[in-house]
Amino acid sequence: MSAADGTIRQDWTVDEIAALHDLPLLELIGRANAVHRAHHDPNRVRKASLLSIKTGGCPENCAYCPQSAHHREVALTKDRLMDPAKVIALAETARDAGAERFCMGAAWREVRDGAEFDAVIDMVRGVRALGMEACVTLGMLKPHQAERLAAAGLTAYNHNLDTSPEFYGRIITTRTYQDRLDTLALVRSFGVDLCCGGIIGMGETVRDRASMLRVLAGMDPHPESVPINALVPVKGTPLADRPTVDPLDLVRMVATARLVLPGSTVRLSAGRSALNREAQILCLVAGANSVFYGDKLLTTPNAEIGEDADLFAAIGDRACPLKESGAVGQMAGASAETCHCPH
Ligand code: SAM
Ligand code: DTB
Ligand code: SF4
Repeated sequence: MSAADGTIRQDWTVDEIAALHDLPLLELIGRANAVHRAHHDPNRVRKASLLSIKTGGCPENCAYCPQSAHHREVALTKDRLMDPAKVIALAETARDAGAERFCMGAAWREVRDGAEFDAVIDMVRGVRALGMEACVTLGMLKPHQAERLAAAGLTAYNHNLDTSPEFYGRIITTRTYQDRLDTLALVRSFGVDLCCGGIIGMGETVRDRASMLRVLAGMDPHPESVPINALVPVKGTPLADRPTVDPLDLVRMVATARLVLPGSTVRLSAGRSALNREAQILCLVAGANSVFYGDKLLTTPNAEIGEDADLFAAIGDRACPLKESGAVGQMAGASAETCHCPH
């Protein structure tokens, strides 16, 4: 096996990545932590807040997703696109609670030109004007749409590969892996950062996990951020009965991602609310350096903000945006008195 010494490489093989994944756990975590410390501040956890700006009724058939119109048994209230002023107000609240990035998700297969896309452009501009990073996930794009998003100041576009090319057809049949890769290349061509990762716990093998990481690590440059989601099994979706992911499998996936994507922000994403504080800390030791922050993901609950305040206090999180933004005291469960970070 070649060394995973923190060199940025595009030529990883699936065998090499699978071998890293299957190292003895403590060896894997130790190596990943060394690479993590060489490339990132180990005491800093980036915080991104999520908002579903248009919920449900999506024509795609992603087996994991509660927002797919194909899964009629899911108990979900569909919502039209939100008003930009409301979105920007929620972004401001998230900023004041400590979020650095605001991620807006729409349950669309692709963007259509018109009033709704114009409104999304206004949202991006508004979020940037708050001094936050702005990310959107809107499905497939055409070149002129990517260009407009870039011109509005979009920081990053989230578009996940979700799983390996080999397993993809078991999860989604209404689009191809190549469709995803094409949109990613398009976004990148306009200078917007990529946020691109996947989900574990959908019935894929370890080799599938390694294969997805190989695709991500083959990109030049690597995606700037890589969300690692553990499946949130939602009643009414085809994956509702999947067993919950073993937290140590998530640790292994995070550590392997860190080894093959040394410079990327690895985000511990969906599924975090099922982890206790110590399992989350193990993921942070293994190389995760970002979380979704706020009580809700898109449609499902996230780790609670009060519990996160405890987590950040316990680790002495370096970037206490509460203090940086001058917003200490405005967030439930955190105040100048209860915030124990060193700043
Ligand atoms: N429609 C857009 C798209 O597919 O790119 C954006 C929204 S989609 C909800 C964003 C990502 O959320 C998916 O690619 C998937 O990785 C993740 N996701 C959705 N449902 C999930 C679930 N139940 N558990 C874990 N991750 C999930
Ligand atoms: C990502 O990788 N995970 C986030 C974000 N990117 C858009 C979404 C997770 C969604 C979990 C299921 C839900 O809340 O609907
Ligand atoms: Fe639609 Fe995205 Fe959900 Fe797939 S993951 S059904 S594209 S909202």
